[in-house]
Amino acid sequence: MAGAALMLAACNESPKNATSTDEPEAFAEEQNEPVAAPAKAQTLADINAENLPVVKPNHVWLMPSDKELKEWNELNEQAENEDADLPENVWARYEELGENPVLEELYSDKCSWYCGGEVKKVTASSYLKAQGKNTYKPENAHNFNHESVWAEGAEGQGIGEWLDYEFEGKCPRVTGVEVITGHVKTQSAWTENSRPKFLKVYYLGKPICILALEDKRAMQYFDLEEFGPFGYHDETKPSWHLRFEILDVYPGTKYADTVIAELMFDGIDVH
Ligand SMILES: [Ca+2]
Repeated sequence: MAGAALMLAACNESPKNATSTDEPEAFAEEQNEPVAAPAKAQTLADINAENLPVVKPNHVWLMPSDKELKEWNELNEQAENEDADLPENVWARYEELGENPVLEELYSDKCSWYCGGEVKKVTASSYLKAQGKNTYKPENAHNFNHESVWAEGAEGQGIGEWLDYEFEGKCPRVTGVEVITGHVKTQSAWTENSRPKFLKVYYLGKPICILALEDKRAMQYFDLEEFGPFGYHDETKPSWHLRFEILDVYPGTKYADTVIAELMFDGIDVH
């Protein structure tokens, strides 16, 4: 039954198949920066002097429970073993858990923007230094692995810190983003670390809009305007960038560090 993978493969060459090998074994319960005195609460007007459009999520899909995640991770590991000969009821349970939209988006081979789309490079204004095996590099926010995260490395909650995604000119256009904020691997890690509340989106260096994130351990989908040149497969088009700047956060109960587990893309031109 090893061939009965979780999802029917549609586009095998999807870059989504390239899952990270940089999986942390334990979470950064001992992260660096303890919470300081609460900062003065900011209103949206305070941080949106340019009067940019404020975009709310179109969909919010909650993460599975810690118990379900643990079970799914164990089954996923078994399923990835080519010699696995799992009983039918185990496969059925694996598929059932994988029907959670978050797991499906992250780990299935279903058709998506990534069948043709690709991020060339992810950079950040800062990131937290590694602690043991756990890294907090910007590429962790785009490795289709909810357990590895980007954490900003600036003082305080990282207001003004950013993640930047570079796309080649031949890349299909982007029309949406999927964001998982916080240390979602466990409920406690998620609560203890800060999560972005507002992210300012820049296209080619120009501010476009503000994403208003809900404070949920979830994947949030935002429908956006079209970004990128209309040049799918066109090698002559210049590369382009989308940047996401932290404007405000939901403070963690224990640590100031602000965390994004994944920020992925949706779009057009591909199929
Ligand atoms: Ca990740």
